[in-house]
Amino acid sequence: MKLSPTFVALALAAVSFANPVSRASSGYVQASGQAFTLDGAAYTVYGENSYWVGLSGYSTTQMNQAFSDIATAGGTTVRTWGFNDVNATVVSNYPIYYQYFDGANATINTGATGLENFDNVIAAAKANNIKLIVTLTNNWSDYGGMDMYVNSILGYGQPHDYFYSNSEVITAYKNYINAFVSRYVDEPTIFGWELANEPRCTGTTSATSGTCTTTTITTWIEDISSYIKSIDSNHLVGLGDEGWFNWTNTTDFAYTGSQGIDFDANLAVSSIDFGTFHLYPFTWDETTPSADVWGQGWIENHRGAQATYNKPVIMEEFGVLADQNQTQTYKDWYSTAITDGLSGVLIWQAGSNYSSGNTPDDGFAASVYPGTDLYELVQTYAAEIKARDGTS
Ligand SMILES: *[C@@H]1O[C@H](CO)[C@@H](O)[C@H](O)[C@H]1NC(C)=O
Ligand SMILES: *[C@@H]1O[C@H](CO)[C@@H](O)[C@H](O)[C@H]1NC(C)=O
Ligand SMILES: *[C@@H]1O[C@H](CO)[C@@H](O)[C@H](O)[C@H]1NC(C)=O
Ligand SMILES: *[C@@H]1O[C@H](CO)[C@@H](O)[C@H](O)[C@H]1NC(C)=O
Ligand SMILES: *[C@@H]1O[C@H](CO)[C@@H](O)[C@H](O)[C@H]1NC(C)=O
Ligand SMILES: *[C@@H]1O[C@H](CO)[C@@H](O)[C@H](O)[C@H]1NC(C)=O
Ligand SMILES: CC(=O)N[C@H]1CO[C@H](CO)[C@@H](O)[C@@H]1O
Repeated sequence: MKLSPTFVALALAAVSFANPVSRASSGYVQASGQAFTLDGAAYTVYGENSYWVGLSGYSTTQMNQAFSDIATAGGTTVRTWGFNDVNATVVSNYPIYYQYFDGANATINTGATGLENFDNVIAAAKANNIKLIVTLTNNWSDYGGMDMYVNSILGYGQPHDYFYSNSEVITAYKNYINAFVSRYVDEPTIFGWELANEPRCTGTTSATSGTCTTTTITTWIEDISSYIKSIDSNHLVGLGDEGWFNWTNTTDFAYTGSQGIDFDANLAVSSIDFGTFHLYPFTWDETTPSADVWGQGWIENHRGAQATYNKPVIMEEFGVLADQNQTQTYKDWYSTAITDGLSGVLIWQAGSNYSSGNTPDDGFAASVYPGTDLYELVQTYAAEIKARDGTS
């Protein structure tokens, strides 16, 4: 269906004036203090990222295999992309896309190459007893994301951070959220929504206004997260960020708010239900005294914020390469997270061996392909965290 601006305005008005519908809370994961629960029992958040499962044109059989491989490794929860924003130039590069920009005019693709395909992702996850964390846009230019909104609506080369402050761009993003989230309000396979993958003041290009601070993004988080809550009271909402702190007692890059993220301020936002952080010490040049040890401190400090704000926090992406002491580092990070009581852990990234070839590996970390030592390691810590939570 093609949405005219008038139709969208009327639809949004209808949403905001409707009485909130009272919904049964059964079947939806909830946050309770620092833990997650499902129907009154503990729910363990453990699993993998699979950005590719819905975006590669895979068959429903292949999607089912992807989730089955994750479930066999002990996964309960998978993080995936709920976006691919295209325009006339790039649309032919993708078998699946959810939003099409014709200049500033954005149309949601609800057909077989669009949201009907995401319906299939949900069905495959459900068949394997997996819940989905769905991220709704990207800081980076992969699959469109923030720069596709800014460039299409405001013109090419405009600052990346106008995504957080320009009212036309914010309205366009809310229109997308409304179409996507409304479709799945009553779907218990959705664990929760994330506002963006790795939001920062800067994106893939260097275009920036120079005025973006942590306050810019925290204000945007308040607006967008409460907007999601206004259309969907069933599901949790998180940010999807790398977890940068804005502390004053250290000069370590990850703790100085320099990317526009203040983990403490963002976790304090009332419409944010859980915190998220990532861990890539080599990409971030954080290798003192070693990537492994620096990462343990990163985990412990987020665990500290989890206690301070009494909300669950998930390490939802992490990775080092096979030749970077991977096995020891992963053992140390999983152990630290589980022993210290971090609420949840998801590795980057899932992998499956299809007869047509292996699933994508973007080179940020080794994929967790079945039949590998890494797959067994993921399985081992699944048992540990479930024993910790009493959910085995
Ligand atoms: C579509 O987006 C790409 C990537 O940002 C850009 O290079 C291209 O100029 C855009 N095309 C149109 C028609 O806007
Ligand atoms: C937006 O695009 C849709 C679908 O192509 C079209 O029907 C509509 O007329 C366009 N609206 C404007 C304002 O250009
Ligand atoms: C970090 O927080 C302080 C307020 O405590 C604020 O003044 C400063 O702008 C923030 N840093 C950045 C880079 O946004
Ligand atoms: C630095 O500041 C943060 C935030 O206030 C605090 O949690 C942490 O304990 C402090 N670290 C040191 C070494 O004082
Ligand atoms: C791996 O660990 C060893 C021993 O701690 C260390 O000397 C080496 O630098 C590490 N390698 C990498 C790539 O971090
Ligand atoms: C899947 O692919 C990986 C990477 O090539 C390989 O190491 C592994 O043995 C494969 N697993 C199976 C079950 O074929
Ligand atoms: C700065 C940075 O890390 N950018 C990367 C973000 O992730 C995408 C992959 O999804 C990379 O292509 C970017 O280089």
